[in-house]
Amino acid sequence: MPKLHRIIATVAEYEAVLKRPDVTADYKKQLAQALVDKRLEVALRQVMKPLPSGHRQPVARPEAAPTIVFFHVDVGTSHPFLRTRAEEKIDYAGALRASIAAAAKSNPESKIVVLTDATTAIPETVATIERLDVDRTRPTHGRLKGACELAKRVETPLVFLDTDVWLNQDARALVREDFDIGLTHRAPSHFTLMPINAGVMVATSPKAAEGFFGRCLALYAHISNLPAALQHYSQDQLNWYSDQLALAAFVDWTVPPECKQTRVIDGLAVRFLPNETYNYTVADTDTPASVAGKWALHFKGLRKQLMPKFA
Ligand SMILES: [Mn+2]
Repeated sequence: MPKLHRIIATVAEYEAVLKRPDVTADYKKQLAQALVDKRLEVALRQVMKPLPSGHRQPVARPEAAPTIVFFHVDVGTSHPFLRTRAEEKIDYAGALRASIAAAAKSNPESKIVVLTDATTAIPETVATIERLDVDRTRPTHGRLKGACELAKRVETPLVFLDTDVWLNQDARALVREDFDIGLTHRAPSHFTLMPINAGVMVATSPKAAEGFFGRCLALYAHISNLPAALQHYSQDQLNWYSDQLALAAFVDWTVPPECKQTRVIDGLAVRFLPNETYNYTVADTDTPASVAGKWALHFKGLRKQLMPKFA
């Protein structure tokens, strides 16, 4: 059975494929979930006007090594998104420590910053800790807000990473390339609703970062109050996913191969970076040799337990 998600364009087409007798039960299940996402995407697209493309606004491009930024707040193991017992056993502070060590090793000239709230305990590392007024029940809102605030205070390019992402290459080469914002997009057959993963985001200048995250915060506020989103998600889910919905709205749910590798959105040249290289989800079967060419490794969910194998 071919992977149809991405070539199915409309809700009616999904419904038609679901009725086909040759579609396996397993694939039907996948399609049914994709259809639920598609319905929300359609609803969101109706109310979210695409951002203007227009001309790229030239901004000063600093030469300095990028500042590498992690965001971490303690949401507690009772959080619905850490619901499985196995996930409760994950050592999040340990993962953060390992991710900082990886970034420090590959980017020795970069300053590393951990953004957090007033009270979260952050392990002692080479990173500078910046405490902000953010709401830990809305971690992904805090991340956008923190990114926006930090961008106003630095004079370097910025690389924003999840606490379970290992940056394995010198980031200076990428931030010298000709774009403003770099976003990592998923393989075409998955997650049409959230085509951008927030685990790796790049800004080649602080000015671009400020504009971009400011816009994402506005989109976040808008989306998290939309009836279509509130019907589809629980409040906890929205608190967790609204940033990726905001990123999706920012790019108008359109990523390569449906658009060029770099596209001007809201005056910013946005480079789409394939997850496969720039935000690679580590697999059980991977080895240090098999991931040697990856720009960054993402140890999503329980994959954090694989970290020691790659240290
Ligand atoms: Mn992650």
